[in-house]
Amino acid sequence: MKNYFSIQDIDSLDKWIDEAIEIKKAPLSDKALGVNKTLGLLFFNPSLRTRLSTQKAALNLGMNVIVMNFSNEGWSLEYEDGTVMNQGNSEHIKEAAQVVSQYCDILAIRAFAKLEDRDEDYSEKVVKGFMKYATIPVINMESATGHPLQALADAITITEYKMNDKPNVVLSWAPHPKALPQAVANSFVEMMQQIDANFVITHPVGFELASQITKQVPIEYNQNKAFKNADFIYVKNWSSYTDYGKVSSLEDSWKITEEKMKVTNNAKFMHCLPVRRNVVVDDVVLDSANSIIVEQANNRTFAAQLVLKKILKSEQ
Ligand code: SN0
Repeated sequence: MKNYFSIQDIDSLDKWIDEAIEIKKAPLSDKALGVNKTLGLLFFNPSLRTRLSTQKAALNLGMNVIVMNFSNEGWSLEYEDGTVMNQGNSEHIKEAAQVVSQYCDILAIRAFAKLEDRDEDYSEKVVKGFMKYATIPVINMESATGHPLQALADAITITEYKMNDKPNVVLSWAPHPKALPQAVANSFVEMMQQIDANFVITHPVGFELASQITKQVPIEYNQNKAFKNADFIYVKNWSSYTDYGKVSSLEDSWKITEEKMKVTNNAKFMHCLPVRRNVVVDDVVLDSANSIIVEQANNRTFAAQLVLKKILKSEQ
């Protein structure tokens, strides 16, 4: 495997999940694999889990890690070909990607959707730009439209916690004061299409995700109905795809409450974090025994470690 851009880069999901669970049992068993190799992490946006779990994964593999916060410390990059660069942007991605490639063996990038221009976000100019001009493998640490490391950790988590072979899984939209990307939801939806589960998405009218991603996945506009008998409730806010970047302030009724969780089949509660307490979900749900958010975040390390291991092995 060269790049890990989306979950389409996973060749055999069942094997990957098994392998990640093996890594979790003995995270230091491949400590020699990455010795004298450098992972470069470029962040255009904030991070807690992604930064530390990816760094931890690299350390478990014996790699060195260098990190750069591009948003406030890097030159602002130009992405268009042939631009006369007499405006704000200082450096072209062509040079930036090639130069960084000389310092690292693997590059991982976070570049969120700007939520201003849908075509621009969905063209993935930042991460795809790096993939085009870098001469080393590139890993997506949340691009404009996807978060495949999160989705892999989610698949590992569901595998660990499921009580039957075909669990009922619900992706529920929830309210949020800010416009958030569709990336986490998109990758989760793509992942759930690869997993044996009864999967349904629930959100208010107008918050449909891109149909090229949701494909045949059923959408239930009645949240309470969707929650009935669910084994997993995966919660995420996203801003509108159709009315691109729009937020809804009128949907407090979509907040996840203890009452709503009662109609489920004693469902596990999942969220990628960070989560706005008592806006997205009530404290009592987040702090309940059914909430598996911390263990879900723990699996980010093993998802990242598996991806790094696959790339290191294929580069040998
Ligand atoms: C990001 C998102 O894509 O929704 C990252 C999730 C892993 N989340 C946020 O930006 C939340 C920011 C906030 O202020 O709550």
